[in-house]
Amino acid sequence: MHLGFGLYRHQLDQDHFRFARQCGATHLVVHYCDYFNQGGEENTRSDQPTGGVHGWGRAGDPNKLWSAEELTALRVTVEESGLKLYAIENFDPAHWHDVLLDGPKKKEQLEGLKTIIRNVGRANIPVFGYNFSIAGVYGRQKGTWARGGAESVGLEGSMDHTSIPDGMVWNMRYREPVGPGVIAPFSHEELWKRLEDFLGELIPVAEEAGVRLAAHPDDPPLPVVRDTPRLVYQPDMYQRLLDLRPSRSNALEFCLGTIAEMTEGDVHEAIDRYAAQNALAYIHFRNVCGKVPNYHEVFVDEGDIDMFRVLRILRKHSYDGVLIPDHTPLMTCPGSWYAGMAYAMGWMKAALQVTD
Ligand SMILES: [Mn+2]
Repeated sequence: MHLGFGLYRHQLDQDHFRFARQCGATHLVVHYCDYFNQGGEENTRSDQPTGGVHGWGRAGDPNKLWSAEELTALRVTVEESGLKLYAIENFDPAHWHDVLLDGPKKKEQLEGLKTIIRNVGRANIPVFGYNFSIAGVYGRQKGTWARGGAESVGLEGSMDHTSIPDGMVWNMRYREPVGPGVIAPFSHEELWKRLEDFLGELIPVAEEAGVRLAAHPDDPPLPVVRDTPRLVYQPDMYQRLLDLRPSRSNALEFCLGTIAEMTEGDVHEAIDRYAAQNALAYIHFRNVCGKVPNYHEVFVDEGDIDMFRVLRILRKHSYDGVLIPDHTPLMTCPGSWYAGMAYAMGWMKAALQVTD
């Protein structure tokens, strides 16, 4: 089991690599899509991406697929700083909006995604995390909900369900709207059909490339957000995803916080069940209080999840992947994000030692 650290695109520099190492990380997970590109109005670079109805930043260049050369250069730079590049987290909506929306460019974009996964394999990066979601991470509020009044995100009973405007998906804008339209309604079964198309095309390529695709659940885990269905919003739904295409390359980006927020099941039982299947590619190791629609993200050691029990379950199954903090509350000081992350990392490093 390895301690990793997640970095956003705008943090890919030597100072952040050093910070990760200083926190005890041996591995990095990199968000290569820039969520903060020409950012949405509430999406600041000093916190996890949030943003209101206008979403996060703008999607990238649809014609510029991530190349093996740039990914290799990133991996080499990361290695030169003493870390290993374990995973790329998330596609850019520019590269797969019509895969999610079943739009006219779907076929072409599936080919593009295959190219990206082949390039990730050629760059010797073993894991690619993704989140098959139309609305994406949306609708959470901010409040001083964590210990000592630390600012964090969560839900308090309700969400702004304003429909997704045309030209936006995965909470990012991929083009200007054409008219006032919104995404046409569709069913949960249709969403599963789209996932099946995606896995059917991508899993064979990922197998050949030696890459594990790893699915993140829907955050927040509600059945419907902004009039669009969600895919994995109960723990059992992960099993359906795995059973669609059994393969080492069809794996999970297991977000403890999101799973704990789900109304059914138990997060400890869920991790036991999926670890037993060797389905965990990596883990978002964070804690929460409550379940949808009433939950708060909190510090790693104050939530509903027994994090030591999670580690013992992972040890039992000889899990040898990576844990990253995902997000943490902001601490009251000039370096709020950094302090929150450093606190989580120090706690995790010690917890790994005592459960060894
Ligand atoms: Mn997560």
